[in-house]
Amino acid sequence: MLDQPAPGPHPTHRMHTTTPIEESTRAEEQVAAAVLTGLRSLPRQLPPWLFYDEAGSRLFEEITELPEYYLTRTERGILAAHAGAMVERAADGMRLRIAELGAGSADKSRLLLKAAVERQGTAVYEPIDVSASALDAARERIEREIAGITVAPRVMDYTHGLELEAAGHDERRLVLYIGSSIGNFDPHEAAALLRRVRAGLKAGDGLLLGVDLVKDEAKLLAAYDDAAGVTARFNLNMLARLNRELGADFNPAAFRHRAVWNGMESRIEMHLESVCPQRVRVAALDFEVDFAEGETIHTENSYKYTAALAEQMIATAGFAVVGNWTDERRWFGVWLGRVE
Ligand code: AVI
Repeated sequence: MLDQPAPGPHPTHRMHTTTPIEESTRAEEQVAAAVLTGLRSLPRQLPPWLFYDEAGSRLFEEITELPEYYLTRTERGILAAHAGAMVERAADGMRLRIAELGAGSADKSRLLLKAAVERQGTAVYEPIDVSASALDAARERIEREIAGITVAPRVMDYTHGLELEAAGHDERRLVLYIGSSIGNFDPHEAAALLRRVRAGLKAGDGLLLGVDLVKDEAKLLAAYDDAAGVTARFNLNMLARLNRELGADFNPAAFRHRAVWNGMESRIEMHLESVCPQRVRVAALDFEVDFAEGETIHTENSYKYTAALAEQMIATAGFAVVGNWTDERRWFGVWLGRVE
C-alpha cells in the first residue's frame, strides 16, 4: 500500500517469524474468507481494504491529486502551516519520536519530520504497517530525503494495537494517524481502535489525528464521484481483483460506481450497483451469487465528523485534546490528543 493503511481488519497480522510464503497464504485465506462472508450477507458488502492491491493503491494516489478530492490537499495545507507548532506542542519541552500508522504519506508526514529535525537536530521515525515492502520503500525514501531522520520501521497490524519499544524517559512519542483513515471505520470501531493505540502509549505521548469534517453535500459527493472517473475505476478495481485472485467471473461493465451521502449516519457510502440481473461465480470459493438489477455491493464508508464529535471520539479513547488546527473553510481538522 502506498499512502493509506488498509482500513478495517487487515488481511494479515504479520509476525516477524513468518515466511513470505506463509504470509501470502494467510493473506489469500483472509481475502477468501472476507469475500465469502461479504457476498453471503444481505445487503452484499465487501471490505474496503480489498481496494488496495497494486492497481488500487496507484488509483488511490491518483485520487489524492484530483481537483474534487480536497482531503489530501487541505490536510497538507494545514500541516504545512502548523507543523512547527504541532511538533512543539506534542514535545512539550522533551525530545520527540514520531510513529505513523501506515507506511507514511510521503509529503504530509515529511512536513512533521522536517519540523522535528529543525527543532531537535535529529529524530526517530517509526512507520507502522502490515506491508514490509511498503515500509522498505518508506525507509529508503525518507532517509534519502531528510537528513537527521533515522527510520525504524515496525511491521505490525496496528488495528490490533501497538507493541512498540519503550521510548526513552527524556522522549515523547507522537503517533500520526493522518489522511482521514479513521473515517473508514464506523464510530464505535474508530474509538476502539484509538483506545488500543492509547493502550500502547505512556503518559505525555500524543496522537495527531486527521479528520475530514461535515460540509456541503455536493462537495462531499464530488470528492467521491469525480468527473474523470478515477474513483469509479478505484471502486470497480475490486471486482478485477476478485476475478484475478479468486477466479471470479465479475463483468465490471455490468456494475457501476455509486457514491451516496447518508446524512443519518454522516457518511459517504460507496457501492457497486448491478446494472442488470446477473449471476456471478467465484471459482475458488465454489460459490455463486445472484444480483438483481439495481442491487448493490457496499464497498466503503467514509465518515465525516463535526468538530465536537471528533473531540468526543478522541476523549472517549482516553486522550486529552491539547491542540486543534483547521483550514480557512473548516473542511478538515487535525487534532492533537495527549495521554494523561
Ligand atoms: C483512505 N480513505 C481515507 C479514503 C477516503 O476518503 O475515505 C478512501 C477513498 N475512497 C474513495 N476515495 C478515497
